[in-house]
Order: sequence, then structure tokens, then C-alpha cells
Amino acid sequence: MCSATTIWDLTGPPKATMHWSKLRNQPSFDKAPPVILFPAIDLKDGQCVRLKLGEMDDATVFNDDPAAQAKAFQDQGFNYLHIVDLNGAFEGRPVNADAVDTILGALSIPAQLGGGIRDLATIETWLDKGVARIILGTVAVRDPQLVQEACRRFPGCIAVGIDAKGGKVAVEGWAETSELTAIELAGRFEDVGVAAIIYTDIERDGVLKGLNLPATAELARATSIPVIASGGLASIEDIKALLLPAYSMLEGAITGRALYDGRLDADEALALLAG
Ligand code: AMZ
Repeated sequence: MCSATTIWDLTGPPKATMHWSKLRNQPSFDKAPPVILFPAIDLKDGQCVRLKLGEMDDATVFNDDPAAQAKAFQDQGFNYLHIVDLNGAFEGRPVNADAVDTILGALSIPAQLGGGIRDLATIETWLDKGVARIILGTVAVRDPQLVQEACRRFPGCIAVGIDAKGGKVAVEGWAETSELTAIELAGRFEDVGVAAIIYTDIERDGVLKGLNLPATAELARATSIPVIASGGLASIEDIKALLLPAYSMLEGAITGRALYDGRLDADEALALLAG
């Protein structure tokens, strides 16, 4: 677990370079298998949903008990969880915090969390509550200095979410599009200690078109930061593709709708990834 309990001297270098989870002996991302499959819990109004193409009014509710869903993923053998506060991403502040709290209370595996996390205080609060890794999306575009400062204060605990539509990075719940390409945005964070980039192809998200592995790999080749593929994972064929040598540089992938609706069998996928 990344903890924010240390008092940091903001004028000097970080006092600890070791991953904070090691200081606390808590589950973390640093014992990752070669390819990680992250089941996604996207929260809308306290429920686990999947959206299509990020549209809030096109939501399918898969579970109204997020903690039970998280526990089910853990019991299926997943080692890591990906959580998004969708209302939070649109409103720019945590909205589904109670649901996230119940998930954290039910889990012993590490979780990464994004959606509406826009300042250091919120990052610190979630890390103190046991989130292993924070995902920053909108602030990575609007305030890259904040990402830099967060990485300095919480080494190993900050990921950047880069969500692209039509080749440009989208922000604010994907309601707005910036002028930046994914590669340009990743370039800003080359040397600041970002633990991972989660790259989402918005045009595939929730519509089972298959991962956009060529674009994800292009980004991964342009940065030294580990990249996770997201958006469109449709079947075991995506898992097989992830294991191809061409994509061996990727840290893993996010799975959402395919897992919830049974197109992707968790046992089969995890067995394939375990070799
Ligand atoms: O589906 C959406 N409309 C959506 C979504 N899944 N909008 C944002 N997000 C996710 C990003 C990232 O994980 O993929 O929210 C996170 C970024 O939130 P923020 O508040 O930092 O931009």
C-alpha cells in the first residue's frame, strides 16, 4: 500500500526512494506477473456499470454491490483491480467515495483508482485509505506539474490515464478533447517517475471491438513508462494477442464488459497469462 503518512520536506528530494508498499509490507503493484489483467469496476451512482464509448446515459448496471463484485474478482484469482469513479471523472471530485471505501474494505489485493482525483490532498487521502495506485487523467493535461509533484511525494504510486479519441487526448469524463496526442502527453512525464500509463482507446471502450494493441504498442515504444492497454477487450483472442512478442512491452490490459457478460472466461484468461 502506498501510504502518505510520512512528513515530506517539500523543498528537498524525497526522503524515501523505496516503494512505499515495501515500507508497510502491504500488497502493491511491484510484484506483478509479466502481463497483468485488471478487472474493471466502473462506478456510477454507487453501482458497478459499463458504459458504451464513455457515455453516461448508455450505462448497463452489472452489480449494485461494488464490494461484492470486487470480492468476486479477487476470489476468481485476479491479483489487481482497476476502479473508476465515473461520476467523479465528470464532476472533477470524488463522488463514489463510499462505494470505493466498501471495496477497499473487502479486498486484500491492490487496487488502482481514478476518476475525479485532481489535487494532492485527494491523492493522499486515497493512498492513506489503502489504494495502491492513483490514476490521474484530466490533471495530466491541465496541470502536469501536479503529476510531477505527486510522483515526488508518492513514489511508485502515481499512474497517468491517457484516453484518446480521434488521435487526441480527452479529459473531464471524455466530454472535452485536448489538442495533445497520447505520445505528446506521455512525453511530458518521461522522467518524473510515473509508475504506469493506462491508455484507453475511447472509440472501442465498452463496445467489444478488441483492444487497439498497435496504437498501444506505438505509445509504449515512444515512452519508457510501462503501458497498460484499455478499451474494447472482447475475448480470449485479445489475451492471446497480448502474449505475442510484438506486445511483450505492455504491462497488461483492462477488462470490463467482456468479463461481466461472460464473453471472457476469467479462469481461461488467467491460466493463459500464467503460462
Ligand atoms: O468512461 C468515461 N467517460 C470516463 C472514464 N472511464 N471518463 C474518465 N474515465 C476514467 C479514465 C481515467 O481512469 O479512463 O477516469 C480516469 C480519469 O479521471 P480524471 O478525473 O483524472 O480525468
